[in-house]
Amino acid sequence: MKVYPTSQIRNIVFISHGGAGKTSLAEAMLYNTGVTGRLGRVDDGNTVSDFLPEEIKRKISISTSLIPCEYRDTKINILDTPGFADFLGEVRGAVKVAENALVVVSAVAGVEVQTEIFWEETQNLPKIAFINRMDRENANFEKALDDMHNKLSGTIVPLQIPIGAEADFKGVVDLLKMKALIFGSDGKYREEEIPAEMMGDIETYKEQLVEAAAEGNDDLLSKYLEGEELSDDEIKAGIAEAASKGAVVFVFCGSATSNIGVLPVMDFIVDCMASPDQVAEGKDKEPLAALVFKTNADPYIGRLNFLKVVQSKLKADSVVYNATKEKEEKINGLLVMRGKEQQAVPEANTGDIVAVAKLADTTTGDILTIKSNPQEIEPIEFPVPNLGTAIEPKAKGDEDKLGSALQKLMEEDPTISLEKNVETKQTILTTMGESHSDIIIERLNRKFGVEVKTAELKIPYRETIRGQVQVEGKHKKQSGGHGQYGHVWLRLEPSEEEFVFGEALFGGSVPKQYVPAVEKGLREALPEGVLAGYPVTNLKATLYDGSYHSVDSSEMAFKLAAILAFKKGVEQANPAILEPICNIEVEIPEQFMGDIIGDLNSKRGRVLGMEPKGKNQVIKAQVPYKEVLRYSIDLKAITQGRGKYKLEFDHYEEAPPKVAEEVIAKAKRD
Ligand SMILES: Nc1nc2c(ncn2[C@@H]2O[C@H](COP(=O)(O)OP(=O)(O)OP(=O)(O)O)[C@@H](O)[C@H]2O)c(=O)[nH]1
Ligand SMILES: [Mg+2]
Repeated sequence: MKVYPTSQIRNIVFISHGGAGKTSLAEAMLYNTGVTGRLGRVDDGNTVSDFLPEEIKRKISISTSLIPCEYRDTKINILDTPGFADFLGEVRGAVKVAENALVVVSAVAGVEVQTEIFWEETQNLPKIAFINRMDRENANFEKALDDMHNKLSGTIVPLQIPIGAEADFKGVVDLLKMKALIFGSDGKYREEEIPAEMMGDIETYKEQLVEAAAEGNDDLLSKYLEGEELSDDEIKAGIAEAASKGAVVFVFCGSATSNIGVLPVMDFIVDCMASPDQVAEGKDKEPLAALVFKTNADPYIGRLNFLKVVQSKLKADSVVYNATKEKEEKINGLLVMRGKEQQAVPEANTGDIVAVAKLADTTTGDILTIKSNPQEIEPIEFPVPNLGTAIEPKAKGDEDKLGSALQKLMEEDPTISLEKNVETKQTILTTMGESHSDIIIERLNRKFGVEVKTAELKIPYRETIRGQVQVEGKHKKQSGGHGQYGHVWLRLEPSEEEFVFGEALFGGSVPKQYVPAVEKGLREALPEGVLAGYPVTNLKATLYDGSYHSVDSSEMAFKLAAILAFKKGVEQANPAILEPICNIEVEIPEQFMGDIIGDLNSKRGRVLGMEPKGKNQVIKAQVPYKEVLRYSIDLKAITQGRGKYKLEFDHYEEAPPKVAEEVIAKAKRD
């Protein structure tokens, strides 16, 4: 593939709800440019874009694929993203490096929820829309268009409208050319006269189009408003300007899998969508600035970084400076990637998207620049995952292997995190959702040969006492010569502090030298409570009496006496189970307020307040951790994925009897 100048590059991210047809549309474009000899199909698992085994198995996209097409001397860098909410991170990375977006809408299902969400994500990008699946049963262009007007922001105006639908779908009317485009099975079309019975509708659509074209620039607009007729060339120029500025979203339609209506979209991308130099401030500017937006970790090939040259150009065989990691990196080769295929290129111009293999320290989000004048690029904001799953290797001894495999996977996916909980001893993998977890676990096995089993998250309960007791502990042993003797009286009582030790001895009943041993014994006993074996907290112990033996007493004997007193005392002091309580902040569109508050109440939550944030509402509440372990799933279900939340441990509280009983019963069972 040749090196394209900036003006001949179009970066376009495909977004939509899962299954609308992004990957199929990308495949049709590859076929139309002769890259593939036949049209690949998602259902047959032979598309260029969905090449990962996890994608082929599920027939969905999981990872963003870079699909460059060369068309009319222009390089169209398609970024085919996943439509499923769990993979929002992949979408964010791709949106960051694209100047344009193409939104696929199903003519059958209309605007689905992820499409609405991604539409908001791409608010700043010029967009076009493709109403797809026109060949399917129940396809309805007008309904889908209405749905877009109702659910999506901005000025949305059709440029093409379908001729027929479902099995009779043949082609489209192009409102600019004022011709019917009838498609053959090769994706090409011939122009015909518009069927007479469509002319009524066409007039109305055409008027809307001319009005939209006038939005392109002020001259056209004033001309239009003064009632003057715009020439075809003026309309065309107005459309291009309105589209590349993002003032109007023009709508196309067709069928990706039948390759109908695809070629005109490609022409529009070349003629009317923004090239990087129309948008980027980086045009003609030095020095190098490039953003890594995606990383693939392969156990054999090594690391592959995808990056966009934001400023200046990037050359193969050069040394760059990773400003994020503060390390120099040697670029050995630049690769143009297409799905899993790669081709070497000598350089990449401003705006182009390429890949680099085998960099030592570079990962997603890093900025490559030069050391003497490092540049800054606004970072990609990846979503924060919050579904935790406890994992461990199936085979004992695979712990290290699992650890290093996860480290590699975290390099390629910034939306997973890993934590070892010191209290529960569990390794917790946090992901964007259940499917995401499943895929990570599958990938650990496929790429790194580590089989993993999952477990429920353990909750770090605590134990405490509610009453005050005075308790005796005596450790006395007479075994032959030297005996052991330690004897203490302790007062145990609740405390605000985690643990307080005090001493109120009088008269030398326990010699001073043994007091530290008593405290040590108590500290050793604290981690294992008497009810269910959880750490004991919020307790004050005061050593106020005891006795000793001039020969047999020792530090060890007093330590053991203290432990005995502690166990007995805690049991007598009305012990209780404490459960962790979290602060939760749930951000949702207004219409879900009632449902969310109802759900939080049913989870024993206490709503503390709410406040507006943009179009959304933020509900602040406190809720037991136990009830929100899998809140991300509940929230997704209630809001169809339109909500997000933050969770943070706040404090411990006495668990209600039912919960305490469960915890104690479970501890006895295990
Ligand atoms: N009949 C018909 N089926 C289509 C059309 N476009 C896509 N499909 C089918 O719809 C399903 C989903 O298509 P994809 O191209 O994988 O959709 P996607 O938007 O990439 O989906 P995700 O990757 O999951 O977000 C596949 O079974 C396709 O064969 C179309 O125009 N007509
Ligand atoms: Mg796809």
